[in-house]
Amino acid sequence: MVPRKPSQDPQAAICSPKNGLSLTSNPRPVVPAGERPELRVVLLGRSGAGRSATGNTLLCQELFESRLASQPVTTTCAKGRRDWGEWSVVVMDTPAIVGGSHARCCREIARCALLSAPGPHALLLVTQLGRFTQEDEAAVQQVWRLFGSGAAGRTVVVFTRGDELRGGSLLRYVQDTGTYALQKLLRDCGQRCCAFDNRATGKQKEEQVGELLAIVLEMLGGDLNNYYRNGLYDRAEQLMERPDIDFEKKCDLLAEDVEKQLLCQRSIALTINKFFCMLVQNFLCSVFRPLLLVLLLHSTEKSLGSSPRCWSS
Ligand SMILES: Nc1nc2c(ncn2[C@@H]2O[C@H](COP(=O)(O)OP(=O)(O)OP(=O)(O)O)[C@@H](O)[C@H]2O)c(=O)[nH]1
Ligand SMILES: [Mg+2]
Repeated sequence: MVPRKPSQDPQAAICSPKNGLSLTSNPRPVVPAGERPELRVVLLGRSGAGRSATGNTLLCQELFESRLASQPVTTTCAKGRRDWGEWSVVVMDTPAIVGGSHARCCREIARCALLSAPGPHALLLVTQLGRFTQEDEAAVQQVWRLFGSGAAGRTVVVFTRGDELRGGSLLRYVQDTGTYALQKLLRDCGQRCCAFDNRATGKQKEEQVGELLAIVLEMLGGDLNNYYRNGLYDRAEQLMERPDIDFEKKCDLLAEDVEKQLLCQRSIALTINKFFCMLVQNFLCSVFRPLLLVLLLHSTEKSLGSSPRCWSS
């Protein structure tokens, strides 16, 4: 597939309701003169879904370790790059962001943000065709928590083991057999998805890469200055501009921010939870208290009314 040229009107692209970012999101161009513009994608998802294999297909080389294992194979973020059309495609492989230790997760998210600064163009949520498990659901929730509410507008769902579709329509398959959670995910992501057969070779392999990158470019309106950013990426970019701090130290510093963000979100969620519990409690009290009083009065009246009859007999 021939990659499409970026749009001539970057502002129009940024204004597009599809990408959901404001006009002021990325005010400055990011391509140094003479260099190919970068197209940065981050692979996310549960362990074993096929993130590393998808990364290797995208890069057209076996850069990331990918194998069947009972334990997660990828334990730290890694980055690869290839030229594709007029762009330099940067692929970030990540360890699973659910299931491991909290501190390690924060550190890897920090590393991922630093390696994909000033911001990724697309988040690729990798899941296995026909197996959207609770672990996948937890991974999706964690991605939204970490990357923020605008992240769904920058996500493409990649289904691995695409060979098992046997030529059928992916969307049809998902609509007919997908769980409610998977269908909701696709709705949230504007139905952006594609199937990947990571065992494919030659022309077929390159065709699916072309298909995925075309979806990404369409999502961006062809404008590579329209990458995703949030508070985490702002801080990552600031740190990357500090040559006096070594990379591992930057990871430590940013990991502290990630931890604070998660803690803050947890305490907000707890407060909202408490508030709703209180509302429900008050509502139940206001409904049931008068009802209880009426019942009590009614039974008192009944017992008073029946007593004389009892005596007269
Ligand atoms: N048949 C088939 N197997 C696949 C495909 N994609 C991935 N796999 C296999 O799925 C297994 C897990 O793939 P990985 O790429 O290691 O998965 P991961 O998400 O990176 O997993 P961890 O790094 O361990 O968390 C490997 O045995 C892959 O060969 C695919 O499209 N088709
Ligand atoms: Mg892996």
